Amino acid sequence: MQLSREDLLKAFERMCLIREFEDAVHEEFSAGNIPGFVHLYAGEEASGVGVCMHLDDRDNIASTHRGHGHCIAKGVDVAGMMPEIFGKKTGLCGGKGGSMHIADLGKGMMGANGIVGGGPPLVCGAALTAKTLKTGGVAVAFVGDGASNQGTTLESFNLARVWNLPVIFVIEDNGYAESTASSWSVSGSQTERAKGFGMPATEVDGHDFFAVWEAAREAIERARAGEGPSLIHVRLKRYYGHFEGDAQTYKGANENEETRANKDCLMLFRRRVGEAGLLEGEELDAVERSAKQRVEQCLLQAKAADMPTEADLLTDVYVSY
Ligand SMILES: Cc1ncc(C[n+]2csc(CCOP(=O)(O)OP(=O)(O)O)c2C)c(N)n1
Repeated sequence: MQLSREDLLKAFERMCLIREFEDAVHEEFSAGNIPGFVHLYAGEEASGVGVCMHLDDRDNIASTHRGHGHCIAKGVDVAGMMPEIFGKKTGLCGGKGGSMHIADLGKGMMGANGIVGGGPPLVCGAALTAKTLKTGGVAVAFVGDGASNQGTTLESFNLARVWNLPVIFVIEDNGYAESTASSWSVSGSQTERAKGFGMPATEVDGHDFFAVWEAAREAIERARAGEGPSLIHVRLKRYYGHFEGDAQTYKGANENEETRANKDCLMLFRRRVGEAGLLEGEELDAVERSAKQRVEQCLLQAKAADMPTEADLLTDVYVSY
């Protein structure tokens, strides 16, 4: 399978939308306009988009506390996400969840998750449903390097393997779990660990959209063909702190600047499609501009939206199913 011109434009558009969204949230949080806590995904765009380009509405993903990028990559509308982060009534979850609980089940986005390692068991459930009902769907768990050491994640590897579930575990190793370096907490590659569970696994450069896309294609095809779970170890860097406000004293001098200058996923994407003569620079500029405008528009709407009222407090507390 090849990426068409439309696919390339869509991938770039989603990556730009994530970058613009995260940069805007960074600014707004610094200005004190956003309540609560936010963790940003800027720098990691090629991972979420490289994987989600293969997914459709039959497929489910579970995210992490760093969830905005996964939502956008899966097609969740930024017009509902921004007010959610601002705690407004028009947000996707009525402003009651905020950054770490954005969910859109209609899009197969099972939720960002404040519980580190909370996503893998959820996707095992979604994958079991897909397998039982024969929907052809797969389920993807995005997992941080820190979360990869949680019992919930390791038990999910076990379960997915034993039940031969259509699951893909995408370990996004951005170098740190809060301030603990993954080179210290995860010895070697996650591919070695996957071997212990009898799962096929591969390691990719997470700044390279095409490398992620290709690894995800193989793993997702395998899952759809009934050949069980796989693991992808994605190595990348995040541009902002663990959370907004983090002084990042644990990072090397100029680490962020060097990554931005040499490994930025948008820059690498532009270079690759330019060299191959697949897309023109002006086309990509236009995509970037329109992503910026879209985010600006959402920001204005989110700021102008109402807060939930007292009467909203007791709605959505119980769900019938
Ligand atoms: C069960 C649980 N333990 C601890 C925490 C506190 N905590 C929040 S984020 C985080 C680090 C997660 O690191 P990683 O999984 O590598 O994701 P990253 O932040 O690097 O994207 C920790 C320990 C939590 N939210 N949930």
